[in-house]
Amino acid sequence: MTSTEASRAMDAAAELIRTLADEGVQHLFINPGTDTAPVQEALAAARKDETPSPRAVLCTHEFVALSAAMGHYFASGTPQAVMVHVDAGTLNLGGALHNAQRNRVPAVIFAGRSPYATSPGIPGHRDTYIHWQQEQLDQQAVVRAFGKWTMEVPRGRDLGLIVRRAYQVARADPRGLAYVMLPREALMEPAGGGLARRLPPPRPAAADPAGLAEVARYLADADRPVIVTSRTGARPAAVAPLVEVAEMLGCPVLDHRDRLSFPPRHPLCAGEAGEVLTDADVVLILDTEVPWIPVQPAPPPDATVLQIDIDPVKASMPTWAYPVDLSLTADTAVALPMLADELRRLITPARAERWTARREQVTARLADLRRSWAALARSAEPAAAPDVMLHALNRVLPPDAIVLEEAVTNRPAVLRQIVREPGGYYATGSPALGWAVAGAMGVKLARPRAPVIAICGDGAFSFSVPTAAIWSAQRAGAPFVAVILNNHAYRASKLPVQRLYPGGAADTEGSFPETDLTPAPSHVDLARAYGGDGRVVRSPGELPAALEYCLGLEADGRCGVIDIQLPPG
Ligand SMILES: Cc1ncc(C[n+]2csc(CCOP(=O)(O)OP(=O)(O)O)c2C)c(N)n1
Ligand SMILES: [Mg+2]
Repeated sequence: MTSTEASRAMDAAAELIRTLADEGVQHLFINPGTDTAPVQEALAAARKDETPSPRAVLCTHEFVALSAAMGHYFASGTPQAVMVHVDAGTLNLGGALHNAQRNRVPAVIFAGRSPYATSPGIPGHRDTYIHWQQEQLDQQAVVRAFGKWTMEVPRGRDLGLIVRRAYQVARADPRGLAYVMLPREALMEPAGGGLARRLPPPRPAAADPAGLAEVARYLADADRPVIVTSRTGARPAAVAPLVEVAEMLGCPVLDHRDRLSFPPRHPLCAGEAGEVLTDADVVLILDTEVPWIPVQPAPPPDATVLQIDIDPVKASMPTWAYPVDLSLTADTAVALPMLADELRRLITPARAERWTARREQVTARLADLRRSWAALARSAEPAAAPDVMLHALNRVLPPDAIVLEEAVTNRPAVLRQIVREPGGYYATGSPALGWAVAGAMGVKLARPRAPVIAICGDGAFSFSVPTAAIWSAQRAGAPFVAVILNNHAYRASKLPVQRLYPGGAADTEGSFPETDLTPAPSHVDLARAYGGDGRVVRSPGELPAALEYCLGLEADGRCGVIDIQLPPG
């Protein structure tokens, strides 16, 4: 058969597989149903014929599938594909839709749709009672609030173009989810005849030059500038120019660290210490969804607030109303080197002297802060136990380990004690909880040689559907280590009761309804039941051996759980 004949003979499902491969999609995170038969057949044919196809990864829960696609994108920068079963599988994506939306993850989700036809003459027609039950008036509505774009493939011949378009829309800034519904008959119809043309997304946006020059002037003449970031490290290459800008100006950098955006032990890194904002006269916000919380340390009302962000207005957050004076739409990986150039042009002897003097002052102020973090790591106070444990963990983490973080109320301790390089740390900042453990497989698939460590609360661990996360990861040869900061509680759900009702019934009785997670489950036994194993850790001295054991499991293709016992939350 000639290649033209082969492509003419291709059905739409085969074209889907070929198109995904051609888009550079490496993994199809899939949970199959009656609707996916043509895709399963196409995958089998591609394996048999050794034609290009993404690797299918079975995920036994859809939350895990989308979380893994998200983790993969964080680590690889390339959009992946997810395939779920009709309305039911779409609903099971659950909170992962929210996490992917808030992190602008350009994945494409494919979902079956009940067949339309009942006639036996039409391939793929309805043949089970469930095909009536699973038909919804508006299946796409489930994802519409969270995705950028939804579409149904009406006929096989249209599939190629629609898939190309889905990836183009998903990858265009600001990025996001696309959702494509695939009726079974359409998948079994002939394809369009040859792969549809690629539709490349636009190149990253550069900042308006006049606006950038203005930002540079504000910063150059500021007395107490502060930079706030959270996701600049999503493009690790953007970190070096950010460091350069901060060093030139002698300016503290607050890193909320959804990705690691500023080296945590750099003398100008303020971690999450919002106090540096309270006397700022110029604040530059970079790639940050929540730069500060108004009732906590915040800039004075007369501070000049500047912003560079790929999505500065954040229309999907209805009341995002930070007092920004000058805002630029740009990819900071493009804009920051240009900002550094602008600042260099503005150097005068007087400015250089001021910037240098400030660098020394700020460095001294932040050194005190860092000493307080180190003191916490040595403290015997029960409240410091998370810092002590995390400090001990940080000492034994392999240099190339990648951390996924979902530590909830222990997040500040993670930020103080866990030190990674750009590209070695991911959080979502948007916890529909469960992402870290569910997403770890995706990171491991993207970076197979790096140990992958998910640090999470005991509540977050349960939300991850750990049975599916562990089993699916091991089956895919992408194991990880979960480190559970186990305070036997939903502490985050207890603290607001205490804060909002001091002296109230819950507070005086010391009883916070439905926040304690006792009797405690055995997380290690759970991992064991699914082929993994682990260790319970009660003191920091036990951590090195526990980590070594779990990294050994990981090297053997098994997941490890380290269940760190903390004082009750
Ligand atoms: C899917 C989902 N359900 C519920 C919540 C509400 N919630 C926020 S934090 C939290 C408790 C988390 O407990 P844990 O992971 O143990 O962390 P801790 O609060 O103890 O530090 C809950 C239930 C959520 N964020 N996401
Ligand atoms: Mg907890």
